[in-house]
Amino acid sequence: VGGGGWLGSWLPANGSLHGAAVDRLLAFNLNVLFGLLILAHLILLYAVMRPRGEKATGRQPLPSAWLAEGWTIFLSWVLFAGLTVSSERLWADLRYEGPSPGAMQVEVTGVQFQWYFRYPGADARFGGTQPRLVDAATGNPLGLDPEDSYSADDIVSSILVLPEGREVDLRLRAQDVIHGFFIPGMRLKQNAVPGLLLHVHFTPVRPGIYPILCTQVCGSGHARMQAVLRVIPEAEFDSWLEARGAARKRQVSP
Ligand SMILES: [Cu+2]
Repeated sequence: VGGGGWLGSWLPANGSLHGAAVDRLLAFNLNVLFGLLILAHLILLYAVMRPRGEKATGRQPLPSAWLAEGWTIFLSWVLFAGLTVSSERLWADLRYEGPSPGAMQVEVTGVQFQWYFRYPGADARFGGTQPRLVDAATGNPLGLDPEDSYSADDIVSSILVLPEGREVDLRLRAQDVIHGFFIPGMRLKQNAVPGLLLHVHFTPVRPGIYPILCTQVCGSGHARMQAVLRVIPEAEFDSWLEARGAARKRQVSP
């Protein structure tokens, strides 16, 4: 699944479909920059050690400023334009193009200092929420509206469980301040912003456990705002969802 070459052993193992392309781009960028660093130092060394002229006045005449600087500026412009275009294409696949119609919907909510994940349940539709109903102490951290029939089968979890090989469309929300949703192992990072509903989609392809972090300093508990993504085979996921759904039903109508 990796694609970073020498960089691969430095990064957390990649578990997503698009991740190999991200790693390749990252490694390519670093290779290019390392090459430029070496080149710049060679030029610097040459400038210091270049042969002096025989005349007593000293150095040989310098090449014109246009020759010395113009072509390097032009070449760097071509290089950085090329890097921008290739990374933009990768970015567009994840952000500008929508998910496939069969993508699974999961809502992610960032709250000081916790991530919540909501699955729409059997009706495949998220129920309404009300800010005034938000109350983590009574088991309703997202403020699910019991009046809304769509919310009756919604499942709220503090870990993100996803089936292997199926595209997921995440809907990111925040209740209080800006949080940064980051799954290093999925090469996925997106801010959750209060008042906005932001989509990002990806496909996990390797079963395993992946840490989820918050990358925006969101308050005193920021450092412990962590969660876990579990990627499991589809059949196992179906039974997990079913078990959570049954538990939810008991909770709604005892
Ligand atoms: Cu946070």
